[in-house]
Amino acid sequence: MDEQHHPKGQLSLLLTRLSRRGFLGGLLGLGFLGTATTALTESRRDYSGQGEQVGTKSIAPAPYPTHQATTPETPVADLPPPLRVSDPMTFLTTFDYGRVSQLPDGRVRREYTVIALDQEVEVASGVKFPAWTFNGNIPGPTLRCTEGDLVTIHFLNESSMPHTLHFHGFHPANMDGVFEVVPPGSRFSYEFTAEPFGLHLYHCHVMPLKKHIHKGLYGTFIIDPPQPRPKAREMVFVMNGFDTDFDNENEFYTVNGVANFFVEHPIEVRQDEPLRIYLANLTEFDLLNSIHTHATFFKFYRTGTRLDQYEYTDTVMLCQGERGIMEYSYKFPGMFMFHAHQSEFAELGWMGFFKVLPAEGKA
Ligand SMILES: [Cu+2]
Repeated sequence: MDEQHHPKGQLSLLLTRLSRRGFLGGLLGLGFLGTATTALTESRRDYSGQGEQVGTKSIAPAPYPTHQATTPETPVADLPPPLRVSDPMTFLTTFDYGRVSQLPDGRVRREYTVIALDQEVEVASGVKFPAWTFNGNIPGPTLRCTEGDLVTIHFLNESSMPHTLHFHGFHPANMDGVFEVVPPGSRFSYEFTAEPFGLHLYHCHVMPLKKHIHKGLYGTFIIDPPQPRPKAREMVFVMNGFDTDFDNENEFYTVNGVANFFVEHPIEVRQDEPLRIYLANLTEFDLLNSIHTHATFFKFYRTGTRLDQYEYTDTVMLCQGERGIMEYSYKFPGMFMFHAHQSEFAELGWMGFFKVLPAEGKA
């Protein structure tokens, strides 16, 4: 066994590479951050395929120096515009399908741009949190593709700290987003074939992981099955928490980033309308999170990787990193609560309402 393949040899090699990268990244970052500007521009680009999205913005990336990337590297000016959402309601139904092209073999290629940014975000009414974000929001954009697509995620680190993108799913070791740390002011393009279908995650994987996650560096990654799921009104719920006084405990719990947002802004749906919720738990510090829906039951497809196996329930709990797909409809019109079934989480912000309007033609 040569030194590189011996576990201890690999570790020392890795540490050497990491410290070199850190040093180089620091140099690059120092020279670069002074000139990095993130211009926000209004965009009416439709990522959902279901009509125009209002409230989305794109970020014009700064001219990045080349540090690490797959070859051939796409010039920054030619990258697809990164999707940015401005509030939890817009986040709920905004999917980034990427820039689509066709490969010579007929397969679909999708390209996305994700930018790490240091940014203050509002996590509850009047409460600001000094976050690290993907594309300026917590959670990061919901990236979406179909099983078998070749996906390329262009990651630009405009934050002051080293970060990575670690995707759940199959991919080669050098696309795992663990060892290839991306220093401030650098970029890396992750590329792999999307599989298996289901609801997956991406998040930063730099140590200390607890900090990089709770600061906000995560999002969901939907791989649709080759045969699309039945038509439904689709939404994304990312359960999370915020430690606003940095004592390793959460002061607020939310779905999609702002405590009690969906209490103040109930989600309007129709009686009998088929609903599909992509539910993920990215809560740091607490072992579990949960969801309970009032006055209805849902089919719960754990991880979304099987179409023929589900649980029929009104309450599920998920460990950090677990996720699943809920399918259901409301039998009666009215205001119906949904919330964590841990009362403490619900009282600290993880609560909301569906406003169920009568079905068309019903009073
Ligand atoms: Cu990070």
